[in-house]
Amino acid sequence: MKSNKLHFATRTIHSGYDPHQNHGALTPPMHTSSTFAFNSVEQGGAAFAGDNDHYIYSRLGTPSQQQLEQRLADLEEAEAALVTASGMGAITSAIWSLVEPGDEIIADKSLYGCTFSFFEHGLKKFGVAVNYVDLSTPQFLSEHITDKTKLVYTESPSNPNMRLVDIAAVAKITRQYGIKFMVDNTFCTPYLQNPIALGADIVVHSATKYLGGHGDLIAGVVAGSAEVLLHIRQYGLKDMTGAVISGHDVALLMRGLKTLHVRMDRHCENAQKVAGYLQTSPYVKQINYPGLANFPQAELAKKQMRQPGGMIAFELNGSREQAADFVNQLELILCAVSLGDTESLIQHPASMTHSTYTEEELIAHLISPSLLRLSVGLEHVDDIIADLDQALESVFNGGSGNKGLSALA
Ligand code: 4LM
Repeated sequence: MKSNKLHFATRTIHSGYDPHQNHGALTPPMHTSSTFAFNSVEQGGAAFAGDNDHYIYSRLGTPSQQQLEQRLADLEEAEAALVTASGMGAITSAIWSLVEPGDEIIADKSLYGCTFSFFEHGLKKFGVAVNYVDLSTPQFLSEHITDKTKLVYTESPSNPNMRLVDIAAVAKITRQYGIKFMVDNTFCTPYLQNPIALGADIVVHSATKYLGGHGDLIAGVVAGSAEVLLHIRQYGLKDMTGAVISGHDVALLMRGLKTLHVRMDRHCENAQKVAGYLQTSPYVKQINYPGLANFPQAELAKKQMRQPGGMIAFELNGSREQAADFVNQLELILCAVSLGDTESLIQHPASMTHSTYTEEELIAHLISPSLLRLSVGLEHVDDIIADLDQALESVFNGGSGNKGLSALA
């Protein structure tokens, strides 16, 4: 049976792994060996020359890593994929492989804090210029492209403010100019959005988030054409970053992926209800959630995302101190960075994930300093809403909200 004829839910569970090739083991074996023995110098030499497919050393891949990569490539509708030790390992391994001093990158204005920091403190130091452009209006992209532009880079939705970029529209322009287009698909996962099918060349992920899904691993993914992925594996990962995933994390990520579709459905369902609740609150000034009818890019969300996702960005009708007080009053929802876990997590980007931006840079990059970011978890949605409600009432109304959550203590 051809894998791409199967539904997504089936592919998250079966793609890339056949128990009958593995002693019938339902769960893929975990390979933790750092090196692989050759039966002769000739066999080893041929492996290094690429003339056979013998495994060599785990910095270059292992059998279980390869199974995971096949599954991820299939889910992302890519020819090939590579898993790495972290999302930053994926982004840096891919970009270091593709650029040279003198090149230019065009990046969307709003990016995860460490991606921005890599661009500012890594790439720029080595002579690669980064031009931040508002890619939510792709019709102006051409004006910024020069003969030095090598890559266009975006997240969609962006971290933390949930701005969307029309992936198909940007891809149409980058194709015309022969420039590579890389999309960080962390917030959506391939269950909600396939950037390569929309025309992008390369997809990156923090697999630490929804792909793993349980807050127990750090990992990343790069997906794209076999040719580009071979180059990234052989140079970016092997020699430049060495950001190699451990065998234990390969096994955890493989397990997490098996429930991706089920978890994402519930994350989206819960987030839609939580966004609906926040919208009715007099204490909430603004909500950015792609599933709300008044979301400025609601049409684009419907066009390129299968569901609106589990992330909500919002601002309170109050001071920054009141926003901090609100987070501190939450009893069930944890104040933590990261996202896509079973637990609901909230954080203040300006002082946490995006503290790599100065206050001026936050404004220039369209990130409000008083924004809060909520990763809606898989708890019962009524409990999540009750927690938000009691914390809002506590801050703005002297604490007359739902106190039933004290049963958690
Ligand atoms: C966070 N994010 O936002 P690793 N790309 C995106 C991300 O959100 C992240 C990474 C890459 C958060 C981490 C603390 C869109 C991370 C980097 O953390 O290196 O796996 O991924 O809370």
